[in-house]
Amino acid sequence: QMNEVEVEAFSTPSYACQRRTTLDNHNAVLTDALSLLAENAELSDEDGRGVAFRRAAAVLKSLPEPVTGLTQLRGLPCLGGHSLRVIKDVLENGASSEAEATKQSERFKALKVLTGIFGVGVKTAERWIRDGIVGLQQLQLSERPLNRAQRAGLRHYEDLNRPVTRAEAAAVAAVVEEAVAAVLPGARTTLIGGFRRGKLTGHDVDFLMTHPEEGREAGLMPKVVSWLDSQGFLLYQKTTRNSYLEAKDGPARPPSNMDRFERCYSIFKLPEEARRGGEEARRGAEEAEPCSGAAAASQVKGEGPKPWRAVRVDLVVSPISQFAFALLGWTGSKLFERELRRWAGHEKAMSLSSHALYDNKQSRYLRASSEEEIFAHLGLEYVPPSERNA
Ligand code: 8DG
Ligand code: MN
Ligand code: MN
Repeated sequence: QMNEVEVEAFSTPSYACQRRTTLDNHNAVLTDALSLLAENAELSDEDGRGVAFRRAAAVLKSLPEPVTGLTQLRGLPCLGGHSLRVIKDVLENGASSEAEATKQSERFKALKVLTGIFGVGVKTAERWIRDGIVGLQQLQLSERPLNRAQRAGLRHYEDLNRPVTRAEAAAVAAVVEEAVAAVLPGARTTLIGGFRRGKLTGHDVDFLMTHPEEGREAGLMPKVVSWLDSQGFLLYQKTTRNSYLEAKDGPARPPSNMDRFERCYSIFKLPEEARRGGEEARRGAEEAEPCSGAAAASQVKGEGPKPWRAVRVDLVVSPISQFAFALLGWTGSKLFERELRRWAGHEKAMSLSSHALYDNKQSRYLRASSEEEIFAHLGLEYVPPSERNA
């Protein structure tokens, strides 16, 4: 008598915005492999494949326990043939040979290093690689003309590729809040991005600023930026003007995904004492800082360790009437956002952006003053930020 082993299959809705995805990932080995292949696809101008791998990884991230056999995956959405082959490989051999080979490939390594420079995109990195430039030293020796962002990115390469901690994010928040309070009393600053979702580290720190009175937020960004600059907090900044209000081209168009808030991509100079203002201060002074090679070298030269670090900071300003949409749109994760827009378009005939929600059937914008209202408009159960880690 054959005894079929009872294997419980998971049941999972197909859009990431219908699921709750915490940071507690029970399938990290699988999702690391799929994420690496997604990243490689994105670095190779194969966005479709990239999204397919991201969706597959997101499904596994949302599962309540580790996957131990392929049979458990029966009926799960978003798992295409290629993703299933990768999963099978990991389950049977402990690692994905394709992911491992990708990780070792010279092209992938070069693309990672070069796009790891702030201001360098895939196109630029590919051009350099074609010319034989595969590393930072070669780039510097080549004397390629670099733009202002890339020069800053190269100068602060090490700092910007070191994860930002929560304590550092809190220190940056204190600085940004002080700036905002100084230039526009009553304005509000909200931490967005990965740190709002509860991540312990990030590649940058993201903030959304607004004022409770509509219109008072106008002109806020340049004032904040010049305050920060005057206090010596900025190593680099590029402010992009709000073109949403300026676009006076007739009737309101359905919002596009390109958003048009006033925003600033910056690199902060975060002083050591500000960083200690966070959790580090509580650790006490008896615990000596580990002495890195660079720090040791500079001490030999009599310079002392660098008393600050560079941190990438993104600032966005929205009018209060669009605040809930901006908050939802900038909290992420990127895949969660993408899935929300896909759900809106494909399932609800609506267009969602970081500015508004447009109902194509009713031909009107749907107002919302909270994220909860936007989920309700979309016919979705509310998912709090800590469960948007798809
Ligand atoms: P990380 O920094 O820790 O790596 O993660 P993250 O905070 O989730 O990523 P992020 O790259 O800082 O992006 C934060 C969110 O902001 C994410 O949901 C994507 C969103 N976002 C951009 N650029 C733009 C944009 O131009 N328009 C809109 N609407 N959203 C954007 O990063
Ligand atoms: Mn971020
Ligand atoms: Mn960001």
